[in-house]
Amino acid sequence: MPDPPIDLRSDTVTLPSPEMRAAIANAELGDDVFAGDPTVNRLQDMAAEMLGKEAALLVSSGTQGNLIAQLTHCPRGAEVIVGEGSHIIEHEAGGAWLVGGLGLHTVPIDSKGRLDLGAVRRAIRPDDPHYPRTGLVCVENTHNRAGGTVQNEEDVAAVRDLADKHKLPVHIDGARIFNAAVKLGVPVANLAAYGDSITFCLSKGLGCPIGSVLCGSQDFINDARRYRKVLGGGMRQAGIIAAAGIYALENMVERLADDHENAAYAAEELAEMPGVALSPPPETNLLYFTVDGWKSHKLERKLNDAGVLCFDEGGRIRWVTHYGIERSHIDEALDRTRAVLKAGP
Ligand code: TLP
Repeated sequence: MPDPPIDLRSDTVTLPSPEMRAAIANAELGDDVFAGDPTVNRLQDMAAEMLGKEAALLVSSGTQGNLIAQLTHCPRGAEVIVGEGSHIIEHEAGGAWLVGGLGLHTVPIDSKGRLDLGAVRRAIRPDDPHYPRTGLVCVENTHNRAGGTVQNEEDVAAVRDLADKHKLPVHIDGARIFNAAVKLGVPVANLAAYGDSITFCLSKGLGCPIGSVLCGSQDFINDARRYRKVLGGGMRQAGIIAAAGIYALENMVERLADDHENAAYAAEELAEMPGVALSPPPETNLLYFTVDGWKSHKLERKLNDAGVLCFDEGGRIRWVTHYGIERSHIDEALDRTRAVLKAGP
């Protein structure tokens, strides 16, 4: 494999910058299980304010945040309405079923990852003892599998409206909500406003080594704290993690636009290569494509061998741009890709 490989597998592979490492090294610490870590408390206050919620909770991952949200919103045996292909159903190891005794009721999404509202309406169970209770509606923004697509305020407001009619809470899997906000040029709170709760990830484009934050009302977060403990997510001197998060919220949000530009540039160049179809053209930092005459798993292997690290995601190749990937890396990845495609399957 050519050295160094260009790692486009995910924005989760980002490494902390020297400044972020310094913030980690200098973090003031306490015991967060006793709510006594000043750095965690500061991160949580900051996140709650930015997202426009009363309170926030540092959790170990997006997966943990989404599961805690489902457990907190829903009684055991309830159903959670999620879009087909959502991260919650595809990539979270069935936690809702396994741990929560919850059912996941899928509804179709459109090309933007927006829930089909008619299908949501039909999925909401009548109040009848024959049926499970419907407990929650989940939105994913940006939507990973749909292509890092962005849902705007109107899109999310429409889900909120429908949920309100049925007195249902809405959870936003906002693992990459800052990408959506930067893309739309709106405060992140505008997008979070339509969820009762929202999870966002520190460990993706924001460049932190670990962590996500779950935000919601004070009562919700009080309950969520108990579920975090149940899941083994009560951490002690977690200010080590939170310090990176504070640094990221102060310094790493605006730069997400660079990742979007790099993805758009890569897409334009890829689209010039014979047989390449963008699937779809990228809106943020996730870029999916197929190539005529290639099986995606084979292309994944050849690209990896050529030093372009990426994944085959359900029949498409996914590239993710992120902190640490500059335009020159994209150019190199494109050159290596051209060579692979020229050599043929
Ligand atoms: N997504 C990862 C993989 O799990 C697929 C990635 O590389 O994209 N919600 C969304 C929309 C996500 O994309 C992810 C991570 C999560 C939640 C979970 O976050 P973590 O990995 O912190 O549990």
